[in-house]
Amino acid sequence: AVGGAGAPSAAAPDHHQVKESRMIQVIPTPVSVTPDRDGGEFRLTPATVIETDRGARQVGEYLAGVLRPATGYRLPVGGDSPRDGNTISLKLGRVADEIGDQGYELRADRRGVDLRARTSAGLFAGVQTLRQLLPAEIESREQRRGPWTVPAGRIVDHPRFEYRSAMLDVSRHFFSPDEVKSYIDQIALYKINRLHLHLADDQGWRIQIDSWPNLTTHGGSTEVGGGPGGFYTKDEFRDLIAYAAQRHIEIVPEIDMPGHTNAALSSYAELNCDGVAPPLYTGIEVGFSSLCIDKEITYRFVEDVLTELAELTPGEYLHIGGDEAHATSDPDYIKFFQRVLPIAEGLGKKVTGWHEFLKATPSTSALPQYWGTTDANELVRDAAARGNKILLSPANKTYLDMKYDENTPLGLSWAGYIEVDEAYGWNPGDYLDGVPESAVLGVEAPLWAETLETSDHIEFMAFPRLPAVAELAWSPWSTHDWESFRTRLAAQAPRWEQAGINFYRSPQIDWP
Ligand code: TNX
Repeated sequence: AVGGAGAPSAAAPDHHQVKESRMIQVIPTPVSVTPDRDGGEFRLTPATVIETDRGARQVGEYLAGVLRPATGYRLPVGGDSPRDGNTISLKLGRVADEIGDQGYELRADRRGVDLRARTSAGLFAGVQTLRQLLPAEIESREQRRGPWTVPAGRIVDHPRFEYRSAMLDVSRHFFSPDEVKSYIDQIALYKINRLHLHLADDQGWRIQIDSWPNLTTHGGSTEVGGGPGGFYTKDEFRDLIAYAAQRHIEIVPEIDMPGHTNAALSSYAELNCDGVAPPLYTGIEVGFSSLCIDKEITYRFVEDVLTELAELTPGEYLHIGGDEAHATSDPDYIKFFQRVLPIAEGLGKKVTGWHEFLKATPSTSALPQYWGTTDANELVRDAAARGNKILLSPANKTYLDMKYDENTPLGLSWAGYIEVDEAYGWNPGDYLDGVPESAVLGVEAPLWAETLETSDHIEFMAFPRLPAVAELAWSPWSTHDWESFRTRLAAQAPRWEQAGINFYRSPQIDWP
């Protein structure tokens, strides 16, 4: 087996090697890739069938949905495989132990493609790989000519970290359900399995809460720059959760507190210590708002909100914010979270929060999210020593809202400029002092939206850095190789073009 990170052969690119190279261009790079030495390929035709067993049916339908627009083929999904092959087979069952719950094994030969995994999440990951084994035109939403070939060979693959996340800030600027769905489709391509939604901040409250209706009618009515804002009704949010779940992505909803709460404070005067509601806020300063720590109503508010949010959320986690509470004293901050943490845990969810919430010493089941810019943090080191798992999103590496360089028209730069090599060039398993790989649950790439208003903006900041962070989260460190990555990244560009995904043409990459 050649390591997935191997660069394409330097020898003359005969037909055979061109096919081979597609197999070693996958992002995130698989654990092991073995192109078939005898060459050969599978060719998708109008007669190809997607064969699934019962538990694989939904992934089969998803795959058919991905392949139908560009091929124009019928691609029936079901149980009966034609005897003459020409089948993409998705099967749940026994696989090698190392493949685990999220991995898969893929074999392709002249007769078809055979994808196996222990779970549908593993099959889904394998389907994302299969997409990249097909020509870039497969990503087109309009019919293309083909030929639709998959190089013959074998891939065995499984993730380095189980929690691979992207965050979207829908508070600073509101993004419609369709815009969020479009980002979900894009992150799914790179085997991201969590979407953290930052649902409330100073500038806007974006999720319907029946017991506190002004949160959305008033608190959701604007955004940075004074635009109309918006919010998700509970039905819209359930639909988003279901859409994400079909793509094996779990939504992690965040309500930020006790800071970043101006939208709530503006919606309910009684939440303010002085009983006076501040005006809505449309600027981009941080750290000026706080819930009133000594008022009982604060905790009724938090409990109501988290209860409704937990009812809405089938996923494992609730995110309770906790960052940049500059308007809350340390003792107040601790007092606040010592009351809020049991409320959140009492709802049957695991609690995640920005790493400052470690000041209140949450239980070891809590998941602190590190967002600092240094490679040492005492709170996080001590939590890891106590047994907490850590989610890593160092701002100077993974913040997709940071500018690429001084000329980037969008984004901020407080954590520095982040070019592609910077986003790719760190090891999550050996990054934070006192946080060994075994203490790392995963990696997240947050996208704050002070400067972002459209899907085009989201894509410009996320591509190509999101695939870089996704590879750090999925691929074994032994495959880490900048030269290989930049070659493979270049090969993604035609796919993004076919799919209509905007991206930043980093000068570090030799784009085709
Ligand atoms: C810091 S990082 C924030 C956000 C801002 C972001 C902008 C963190 C936990 N809080 O409130 O949107 O910087 O980059």
